[in-house]
Amino acid sequence: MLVKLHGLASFRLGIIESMFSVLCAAAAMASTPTIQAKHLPKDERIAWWREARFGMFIHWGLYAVPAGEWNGKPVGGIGEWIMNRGQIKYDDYEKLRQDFNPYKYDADEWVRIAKDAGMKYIVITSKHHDGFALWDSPVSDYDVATTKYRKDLLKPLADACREHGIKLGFYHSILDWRHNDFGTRPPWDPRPEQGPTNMPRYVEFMKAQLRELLGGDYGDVAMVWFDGEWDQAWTHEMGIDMYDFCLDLNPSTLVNNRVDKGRQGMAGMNRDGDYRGDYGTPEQEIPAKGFPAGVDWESCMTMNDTWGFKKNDHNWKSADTLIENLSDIASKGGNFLLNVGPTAEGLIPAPSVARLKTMGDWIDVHGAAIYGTTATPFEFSPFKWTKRPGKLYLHMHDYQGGRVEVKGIKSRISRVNLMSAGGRPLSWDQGSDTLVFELPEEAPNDYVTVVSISYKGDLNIEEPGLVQAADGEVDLPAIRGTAHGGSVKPEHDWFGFWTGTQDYVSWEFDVKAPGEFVIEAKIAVAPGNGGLVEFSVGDQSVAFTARSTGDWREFKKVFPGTILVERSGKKTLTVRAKKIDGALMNLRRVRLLPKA
Ligand code: H79
Repeated sequence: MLVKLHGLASFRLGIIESMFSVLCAAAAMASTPTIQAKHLPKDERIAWWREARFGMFIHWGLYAVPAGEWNGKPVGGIGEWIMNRGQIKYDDYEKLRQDFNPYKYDADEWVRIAKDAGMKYIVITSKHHDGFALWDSPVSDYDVATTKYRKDLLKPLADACREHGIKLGFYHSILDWRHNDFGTRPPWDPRPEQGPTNMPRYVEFMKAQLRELLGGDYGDVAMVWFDGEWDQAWTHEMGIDMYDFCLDLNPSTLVNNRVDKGRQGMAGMNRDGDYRGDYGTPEQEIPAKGFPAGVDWESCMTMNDTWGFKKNDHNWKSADTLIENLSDIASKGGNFLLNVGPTAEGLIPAPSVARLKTMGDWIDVHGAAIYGTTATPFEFSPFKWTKRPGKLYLHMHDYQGGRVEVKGIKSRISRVNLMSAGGRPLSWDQGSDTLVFELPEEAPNDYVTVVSISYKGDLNIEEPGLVQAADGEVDLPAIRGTAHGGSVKPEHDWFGFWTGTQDYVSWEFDVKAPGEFVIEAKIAVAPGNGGLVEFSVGDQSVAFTARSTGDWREFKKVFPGTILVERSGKKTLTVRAKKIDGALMNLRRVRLLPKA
């Protein structure tokens, strides 16, 4: 291994960086521009990314050769982690280079596949945790130049991306299971004979490689997507320094939040505090709700259960699910980075190509409801929505023909059209509070159906409060209630984490037909938990004991009792903890059913 240290250059940068790092106290993922005179403001750097919405992740490396098997036996877990999961020593793993020969690799074809799918950017693993580099790296001999194939894999991709107008970024692992200097050694291969680790020297090595990647040969690198930052060898200070270093190399690049130590688990967003990174990175999940406007995030996800190719992973998500994910993520204001794991021959697996083709066909028709849109303006709508000035897009995930009612649009509507079926206009009517339109009985297209609603002037949404239905029933779902106290809070569509005896939840609603009501609640309680609960409206209350339903996700209807609501008008229902064993309950909804 060659380690060329760029001593002088980094010394000079070191002084400038330490001057600036004092100034750079800015919320990394909010839209507030960072106070970094020498770098382009984040809003400028990230503008294209906020429009793009959809990108391709490519996990490719030596792990594509074993493809999930070692010595003829399957190794569990994600394919690119085989070195770890299979406890494979470097001396054995590195021999995979002899068999790494992606002679079918056609970068132009890959970029076409991404582009035809409607993707606007590509992020490829320049180096994953195994330490192997996909380009001919002058500071390392653990790279593609030492494989059977020998040729740089990133350059043709960079060229094809430039030709097709697709942005290219690099996934670059901080964690390195192979480098002798990395601050922690793989426990299955501690290599004491190599002497002590040397993290400062490893950081110099990382910087040297990043200089090669961002320094010119690969054009204007769109982002550096760090990962493996959780390792204890990586510190917050190193994160700050690395973020600044990348922007020094390319003032217009983006850097994800995994450069720093702020990420909270797979949910991917930063905890409170001053952490570097231009966007959050939920992994294999879509946040239940979005985030406030100005928070940038990107959900990365696999199509089967692995990132790096595994020959026996056939657990593919359907095209339907993938299109719904894209629509769901857009409706919450995020980007979708969807993974492919090419084979060691250099092919994107056929099931991936087929799904991407289907997504592309859908996006050809529905792109305006995705690209450059912002998150739903509704809090309680049963539909997914995106918007842009003058347009609201209603995304229907479970198609139901016939009459559709949308409550709360105050802006004056001018047109209602399907996006599919040639943009067929729908018959519609707008009342003071409700828009009604008529959908064809048969779904007009496969997968998500989108209705485009045009309005005049500014967008004005006022979602109606909770009111008693015509049949007298009052429906109070958790998503429309408020949590009070310290512990209890919303989780998916219920209240959970309810451990504080002072804690309660409440709903405000309007009653037109007073009387006696049967209380119905939907709760889930795991064995060994539960407690005493009080339901009240005004000065009337009912006591109830919450007992195990079998599991925290096993929701059951319970009927705590009846309650009298004497007068019409604004009411508040509270559900209060009185006594708790462990945690009280998950509460999904309360209904008041008029007593016959
Ligand atoms: O490159 C792909 C995976 O190989 C890599 N990230 C995607 C994009 C990945 N590495 N690890 N994992 C996925 C799962 C690791 C999770 C954990 Fe953790 C790391 C558990 C504890 C440390 C992340 C950080 C969750 C909690 C802290």
